[in-house]
Amino acid sequence: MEKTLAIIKPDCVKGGNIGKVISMIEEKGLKIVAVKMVELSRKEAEGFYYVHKDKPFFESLISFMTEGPVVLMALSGENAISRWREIMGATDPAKAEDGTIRKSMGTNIERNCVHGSDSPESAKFEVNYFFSSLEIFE
Ligand code: IDP
Ligand code: MG
Repeated sequence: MEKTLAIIKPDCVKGGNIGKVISMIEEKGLKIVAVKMVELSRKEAEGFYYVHKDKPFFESLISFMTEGPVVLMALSGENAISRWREIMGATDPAKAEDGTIRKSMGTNIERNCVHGSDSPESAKFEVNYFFSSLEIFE
């Protein structure tokens, strides 16, 4: 069993889409093994997205991710990392497949509703960044 980190981003929380996202996760057979709603500080968001610190969109991304509450989740399942990324769709909602979360609920390449880890290494870092072992129920 593999674990991955999912985030329902501030745009998606504001849009009233928490339930829709969670339904899609469960309908596709991924298990939510940890969940909490938090407002990220700038420091927390910067640390989480450190791999993007030199990108031109970094400052804007940090402002976006700290503009309101987010829902953090750890998902578990076989190939959970790639399966969750498939359910999310491409980074840019305009390029995402029909039926994906980003296609149906994302606004643009930045305000794209959800996050998912992209590799076993990042999944480990990201799940541990937000959850202690006592908060994960598998
Ligand atoms: P991912 O979320 O699909 O893995 P990444 O390339 O890791 O995409 O980028 C992290 C996040 O940064 C994206 O989900 C999106 O919110 C934002 N982002 C990525 N590329 C751009 C861009 O070109 N302009 C503005 N924001 C971007
Ligand atoms: Mg990424």
